[in-house]
Amino acid sequence: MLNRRVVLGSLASTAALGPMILSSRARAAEFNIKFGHDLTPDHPMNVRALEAAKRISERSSGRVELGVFPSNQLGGQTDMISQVRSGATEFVAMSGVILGGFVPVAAISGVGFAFADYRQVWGAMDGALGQHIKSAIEKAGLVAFDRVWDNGFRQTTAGTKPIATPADFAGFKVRVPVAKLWTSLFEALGASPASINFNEVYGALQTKIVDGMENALATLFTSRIYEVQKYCSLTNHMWDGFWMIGNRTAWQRLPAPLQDIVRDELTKAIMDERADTERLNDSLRQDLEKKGMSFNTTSYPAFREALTKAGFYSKWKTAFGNEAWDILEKSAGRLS
Ligand code: X2X
Repeated sequence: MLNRRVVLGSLASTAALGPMILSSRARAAEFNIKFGHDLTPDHPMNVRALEAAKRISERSSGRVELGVFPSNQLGGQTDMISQVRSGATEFVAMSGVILGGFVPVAAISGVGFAFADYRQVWGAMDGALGQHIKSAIEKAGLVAFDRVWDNGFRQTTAGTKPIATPADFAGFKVRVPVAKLWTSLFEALGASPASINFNEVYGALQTKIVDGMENALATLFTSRIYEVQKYCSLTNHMWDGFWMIGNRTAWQRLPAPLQDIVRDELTKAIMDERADTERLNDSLRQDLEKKGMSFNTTSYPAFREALTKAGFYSKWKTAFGNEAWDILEKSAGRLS
């Protein structure tokens, strides 16, 4: 098991070499696959994807090259969804909640306070709920792998004051990703959410366009959000993960044995990344405190009660439908 120092140290060194190694091979490859995402080069998702790219090239004898493009190099989140739908990009990693703008039920995994721990998360996402969402993604004309990358349980950051109770959210200008469910969750808590693509978040916090944001600790750390935020309130208000989404035409161009190599190696990368990210999210509090952030815990029943009173769960049960909601509650317990 890698400890935090080893994980962060190895992540950074591997990430720096990725693009240089692949460019010469890409010219010789029969199949070039671009994979775009919005996390930084040293986030476990990027580092594990680069390792998979190397294994794919080796196992395919150079026939397939996976080019990994972190930090929104290919475009913002909403742009990348358009690119994978058009085929301009072959694969993207995308939060199911953001994907919900195109595949509505994909957002169900982001229902506030649904999952209490990773046992519930993976019981749902590697089980019936994940399969239900995957089939909806495929009905929408895209390819999705069975396993999703982990972003983690999301915490709330602020520049001016900590969030301790639901009342602290009153009027709080919080950045959320471009997704109806994210906006709905924070409106139900009394906040004033602003939908901003991730590549614009650091600047929005720095110029005080918004007071705060919310994300998993590994993302807060690798994206250096601690430089522009003072408080981190452990709200655990949502789990979030990234689907590995592919353009179907591009995928079908790959002969089946090469599809198997790409799917197997990226699935291994996803499982490795889950272990890295969980360990980082569990251990980064002390690193973020050393960077100057002040942490506080919160009482989740109060927030869940506030969402219930605001009608959040009944609204989204209607939106997602009874079938999907029942599948969610089988893993998460009764929500509404
Ligand atoms: O935009 C975010 O906050 C991020 C990077 O966590 C997602 O992709 C959902």
